This record gives sequence, C-alpha cells and structure tokens, in this order.
Amino acid sequence: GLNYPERLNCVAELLDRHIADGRGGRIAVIASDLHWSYADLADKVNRIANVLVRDLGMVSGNRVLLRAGNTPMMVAAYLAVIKAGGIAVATMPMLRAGELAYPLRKARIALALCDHRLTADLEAARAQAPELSRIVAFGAAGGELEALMAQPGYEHFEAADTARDDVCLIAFTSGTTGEPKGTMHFHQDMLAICDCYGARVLKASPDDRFTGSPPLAFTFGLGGLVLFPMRIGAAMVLPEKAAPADLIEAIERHKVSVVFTAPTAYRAMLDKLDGRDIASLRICVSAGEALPRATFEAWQARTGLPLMDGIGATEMLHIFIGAPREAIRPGSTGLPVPGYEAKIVDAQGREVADGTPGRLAVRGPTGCRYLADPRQSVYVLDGWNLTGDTYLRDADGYFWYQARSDDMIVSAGYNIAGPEVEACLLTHEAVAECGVVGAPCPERGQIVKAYVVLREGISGDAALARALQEHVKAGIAPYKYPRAIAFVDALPKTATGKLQRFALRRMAQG
Ligand code: 3SK
Repeated sequence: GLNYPERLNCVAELLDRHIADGRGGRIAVIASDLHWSYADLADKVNRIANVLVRDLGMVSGNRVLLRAGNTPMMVAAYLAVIKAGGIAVATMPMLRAGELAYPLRKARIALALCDHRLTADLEAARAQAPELSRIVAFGAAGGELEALMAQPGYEHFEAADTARDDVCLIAFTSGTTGEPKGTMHFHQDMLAICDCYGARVLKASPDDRFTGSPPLAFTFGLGGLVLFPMRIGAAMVLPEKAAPADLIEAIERHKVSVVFTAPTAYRAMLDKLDGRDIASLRICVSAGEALPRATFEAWQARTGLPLMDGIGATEMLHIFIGAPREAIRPGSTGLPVPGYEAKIVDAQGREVADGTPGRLAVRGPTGCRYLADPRQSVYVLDGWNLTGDTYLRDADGYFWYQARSDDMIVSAGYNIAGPEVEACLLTHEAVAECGVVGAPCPERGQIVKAYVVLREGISGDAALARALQEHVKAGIAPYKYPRAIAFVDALPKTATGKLQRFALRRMAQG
C-alpha cells in the first residue's frame, strides 16, 4: 500500500531528497540551451519560496495563481508554492481575462506569479476579481520576481510542515460544458500518481528524458513532464512551443526517451518524421482523448513502438486505466492502474455484466474532491468518481472505450458511437482529423454527421464524400456510415486540445 508519513511535503520528496542523497548534480530541467541540475532547480525553488513568504506575505494554505507556458520558471514556481505550504492554482496560458476571473474568484486568490508576456489578461481580470491584489511577473531579464529572488540568504528554505492530506493543488477542469470545477489534490496525491502509474505502468528509469505537449496547468502535463521524472531523478525537456514539429525537434536534439501527448499529435508527427532521428524514443504515452486503433498501428509501423494508451481525469489527477507495455491489447485502454479500481455502471449506478457498455466509474488514492461545488454529489457516489465516458469491460478485465456518454448517436433506433465512426474515417488516407456527431433528422431522429479535415493538398468534393461513406460501410457496420459529411478547415477544440463535440453538435443543429 501507499503508506506516506502523516507529515509530508511532496516537494521535499520530489526535489530535496535527491540533493540529500547526492543526486544534486543530475540534470533536472532542459529547455533549449538551458540545463538546470537538481541543485539548480532546488536553488530557484528555495529563492521563490522565500520571496513568497518573506516579501509577499504568503502563509500556509494560501492559494497562488500561476500563469505561464511550459517554462523552467513555471516548474520552479509550482514547486515553490507547494514547498512553502501554499496551494498552486495553475491556469492555461491561452485563457483570457474573462476566463481567468472565474478561478480567481472561486478560489479567492490574492496573489499571482505570472510570465511577463502574459500579464495583460491577468491585469484585466482584476476588474471582475478584485480579490487579486498582487501580480508578480517573472521570466524577463531583471524581472520583478527574479530581482526579489536574488536577495542574500534566500538560497535555503525549510519545506513547510504540511500534512499528507493538506491540499497543495487546485486544478480547474477545462470544462467542455458548464462552469469549470476546481478539483483539489493533496501532497500525498502528487506522490501516489508516481508510485502507482509511474512505477507500475510507465516504468521509466532515472536515465530517461521526458517531454510532451500538454500544458503544465493541465494535470496530464504536470504529472507526465514534472512529477514522474522528478520522482525518479530523471530529466524533463520543456520545448518552448509544443506543436508536433517542436516535439520532434526536442526529441532529436535532447535525446528524449519518454513522450506524453495526445493521439492527434502522434498522427501529426507521423507526417513529419522523414529524415529525423528519433531513435532515442522508447516510451510513448497517449492520453487526453481516445486512441483510435489506426493511430496505434500507424505509429507502431513507423517507429516500432507501441503507443501506451491511458485514460485519466483532472478529478483523479492522472491516468487511472492503462497497460504496461508487455500487457497492451491494441484498441483497449487497458487495465485499472494498480491502486485503482474501475467498474461499469448503468444509469442507476448498478454494476453491469462484462461485455455490456455503460458508464465508467473509478476510485483510488487520488479520488475526487471538488472545491465548494454542489456537483460533488452528482459526480462522486460512495467514493466512486463517475466519468463522462461509456466503456465496456471484457472477460479478461480490459476496458474498451465506446464514446463519451453524451456522444452516443441514436439513429433509426441504432446506437452509434461517434468515436467509432471517427476511428474508421481516420483509416482513410485523405482524412487528417474528424469529428462525428448526431444531426437532427425528421425520419431517423438523428443521422450520423462527420466533420472532416482533409490532409494538406486534398480538397473535398461530392466524390470524395461518397468515397468516405463507402469506406466506413466497408470498415464497420454499414448503418453507422455518415449520411452527411462536411469538409472543414479545423475542428473546435478545448484549451487542452480535446474535440468539443458539443460545438459540433451545435453546428449540426443549424
Ligand atoms: O485523460 C485525460 O484527459 C487526463 C486528464 C488529466 C490527467 C491525465 C489525463 C490523461
């Protein structure tokens, strides 16, 4: 079991322990030409923690907003807030003033540390969130935070004496519908994801170098790029931009061996690998959206590496179903991560038989507590977190994704999972991306409608639409074929890159 001591500050375990055990010289953070050892990172963290407490008046339990891209200073700021006993509330860099006001108000945040390039929207958010009294900018030469950090005597900082179940992180869900929910996580949760998924499924080594595209403000990125490597004394590589071409560049230049990104990025990377040396790569994790089997197969054929599929949730902090490399079954998300339990329930919350689709429910050491939210009792029942995903479990205990629960299309009495049609369309060479939803239809109730982004250089016409329809009929049960196809330049996505099917559904209404 996970027996963490009652008094626990996770940063002491993730960072200070490496220094105490003589690993301070190992590389911790790489970004372009910057290389920070664990000792360098600890020095930054201690200096920021001293600034927070001595200059900015932060006390244990205060919430601090963090706003930056995936930069080394963002990592140091995150760890400093937590080491000083504060609660980190990180926000996606692309959020605008109106979107920043909600977490600021909801979490009653008075203090923000912000990349100097991103202060304007935060300043503007103050009009709607007057409790924000101080914004400290960092990242520029001679920046305000850096000047404060340089004060003498700031190189040491004793980790705050926190309890293992003190909150250290509030992560707001990006929310494809409704208001964002603030999910709260404890010091012990930050270690638990490393000791469950990291140690038992990912099985990386201290000599690995990790990179990926998810923002550090998204717990997928925080775990994959920061916590997993730090737990084992490995290095994180933070590309300034995280488009597929930037990931390939980072892998090649810094000999990256572990990547965390979404299926869309793996597909896009496939088109850009010619002439590139990515031989250092050995572990590729795919999460954030369902992994189509065609993507798994194409990546394996091109690189020789299996994609390690996983499903996580901000509520659970990280991945709770996945499979170690030796146990992967292509097309299946995998097995519950050791330490977690998962089951399939019907609309009344009763467990259903294996082979029957239903709603995925999960519980485990990092389970969900929302910040002051009446939706707690809707989404968490008897300690089980109800996800928005329809899955089935097979007789061997493997979990197979069917659809988001609200992505089922009912057409002429048939239940059709939009993602299944998407997966089939993606096996057609002309298709780069697609989203499939139900469109209203007087005869059939709904029809299957596909929004398709074509590969570069291909243009859509009626003949291609017919070819795609025939392709689907040949690949899966013909009643699932898209009766309507629209060719579009791009699909609507959330800040974390997830397809916004509700936006497509709205488009399909008109
Ligand atoms: O699957 C996801 O979307 C996810 C969410 C939070 C943390 C990790 C993951 C993979």
